[in-house]
Amino acid sequence: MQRMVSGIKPTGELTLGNYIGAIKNFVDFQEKYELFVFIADLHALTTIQDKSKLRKRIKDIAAFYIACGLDPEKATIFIQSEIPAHSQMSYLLECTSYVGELNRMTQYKDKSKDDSASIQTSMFTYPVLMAADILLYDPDFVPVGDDQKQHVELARNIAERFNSRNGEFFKVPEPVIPKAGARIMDLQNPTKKMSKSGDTDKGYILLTDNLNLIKNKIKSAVTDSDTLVKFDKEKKPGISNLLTIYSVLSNLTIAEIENKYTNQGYGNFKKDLAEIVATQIGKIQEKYNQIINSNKLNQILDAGLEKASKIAHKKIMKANSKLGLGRKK
Ligand code: AQP
Repeated sequence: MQRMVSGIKPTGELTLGNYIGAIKNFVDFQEKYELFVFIADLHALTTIQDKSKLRKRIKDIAAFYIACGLDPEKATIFIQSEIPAHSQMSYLLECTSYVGELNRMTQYKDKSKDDSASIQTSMFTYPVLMAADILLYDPDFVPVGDDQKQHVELARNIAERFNSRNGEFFKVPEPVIPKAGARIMDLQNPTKKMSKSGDTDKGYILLTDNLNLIKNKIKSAVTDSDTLVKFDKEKKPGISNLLTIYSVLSNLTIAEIENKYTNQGYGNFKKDLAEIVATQIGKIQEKYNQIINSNKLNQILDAGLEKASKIAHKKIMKANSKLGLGRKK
């Protein structure tokens, strides 16, 4: 069975973007692949975090993975920081990467353009940690939203460089970008990605939002001044974003939805979409409430830790030896 690895960082409550762009796909992938899914808590430290909120979010993401349909019998679910090999491998890969290539990472460029002096070093180096998260497990594929593709490219370059310097060692993985929903946009500013740390709370839908609030956020999403339900990313980014959400959650094609709302304006379309989103998130919230305080969640995370750490520990020990570290050949 081919292997896949991916994770989400606990920098905020999960959004509909995280669900559509990542978790929903993981649920499909667990049927076909040996899937490793982690909570990328080390990555949250690239910005300063409130410790008690961070700890709560780590468990929340684990509970949401399961509430959204990940089955611990099929997928290995674990917390990144509980496996020291991630940080250890990150250092070895820093010794295999160049400042020049990290400088080219667009997310770093975006986040550092205002004041790079006050940005933490980890904001610059985290793509290397991400390469470590991936390469430790020798996956065939890495499912990511389209904003993360550049980071998977970096992981591939680092793997190839390490292999050419030290002999074949890492599998060079392929990114997998979803065909639809790879970038769900902010509801108030549809040219910007929907992010958990976005600035207006009307712009994102959280998996923890109250269902009426979710409906209101959809109904007040920014659209354009004409009334045609038509996909046109350039000219009608707001309605196109809503069409994408509708399509992914209903399994109807964009064309089928456009036909359904011909000559109806935006009102009915938004009302129906609000119901679809609230109903699906409502079901997820019910399951989340059952699991979040149960002992089962800890058992799942312990089992995931045991399985993933065996693989990661073996790989880091071999990497040390390949590089001539320690005493063992
Ligand atoms: N809006 C989105 N549309 C589609 N996919 C998305 N992802 C995130 N937002 C969207 C995908 O979710 C996975 C986990 O992402 P992450 O939380 O680890 O990092 P991120 O992409 O930086 O997410 P955020 O919400 O934007 O976090 P902040 O605000 O803290 O920077 C990834 O596969 C991502 O593509």
